[in-house]
Amino acid sequence: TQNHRVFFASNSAGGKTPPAHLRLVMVGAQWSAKSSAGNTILRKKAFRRRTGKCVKHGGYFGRINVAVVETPGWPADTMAPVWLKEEVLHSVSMCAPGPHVFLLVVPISKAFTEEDHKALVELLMPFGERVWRHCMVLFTWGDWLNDRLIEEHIAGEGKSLQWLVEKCGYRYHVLNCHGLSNHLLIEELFRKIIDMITRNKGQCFTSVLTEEEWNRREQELIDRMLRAVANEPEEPTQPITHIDKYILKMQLIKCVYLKDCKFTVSLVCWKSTSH
Ligand SMILES: Nc1nc2c(ncn2[C@@H]2O[C@H](COP(=O)(O)OP(=O)(O)OP(=O)(O)O)[C@@H](O)[C@H]2O)c(=O)[nH]1
Ligand SMILES: [Mg+2]
Repeated sequence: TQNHRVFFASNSAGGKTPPAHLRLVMVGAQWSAKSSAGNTILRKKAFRRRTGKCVKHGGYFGRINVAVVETPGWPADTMAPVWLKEEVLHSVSMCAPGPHVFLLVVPISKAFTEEDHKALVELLMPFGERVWRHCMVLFTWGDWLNDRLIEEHIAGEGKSLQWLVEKCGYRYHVLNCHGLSNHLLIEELFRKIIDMITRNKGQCFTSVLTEEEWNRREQELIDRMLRAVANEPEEPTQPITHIDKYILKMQLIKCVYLKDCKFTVSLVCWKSTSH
């Protein structure tokens, strides 16, 4: 269309070549307008009723092949259930090698509560800190802004939303899924997404642990072990996962190798109290 031609012309002029493929994952509460946003982005009625599973649809924005995955929403005022965490993890493998952007869908019509904040953090935590580089807040129900600026809405909302916007590096966009002037909003959204991908050096998010994330988890485990040894608890404070066990094994090998007897003994003590 004419709009797309203008979009590509202005992007080439700005030196940013649009990627050939774009993979987006939408995460948000139930009824936050994820499907509506997905349909607005793809400009077709692809997403329909809630399924309880991730749903993927594709389309084109000009020459860009766009894939959108909608994850199931969390119910209002509750913590994210385990099955939902697994579904969100699954969303990444549904758009291999990984999504370029996680669109965190927040409707303007409702408050973003402390519970929403906790649910979202719980869902994204398994991906590690670096996931936030790929996150953007997508405000839906844009018609509810009326004459206000989105910045006024953010300022007027509580700390949870402000925290989220800051955590996303102040990347946000407003969509009105019921409006008529959507092509401009969609074009602007793609511009922001391409800008974000450029900043991320074209890389998408992959869930393979980076060295940095591996070190962070290892350090966290060592701290937990040391605390456990210091307090000599009957039971470890948190259940030990298979990844913890693997890190522990690696740590033990490292300690023995370095002949750090004191630390090795501490670990063995901790291990013997953690069964
Ligand atoms: N006023 C207004 N209503 C909207 C907008 N976008 C979506 N809605 C309405 O919000 C409701 C929920 O939209 P959905 O897109 O189904 O939300 P969802 O997050 O996919 O919902 P679940 O998948 O069931 O969790 C529907 O009744 C939509 O018509 C918008 O921009 N403005
Ligand atoms: Mg939906």
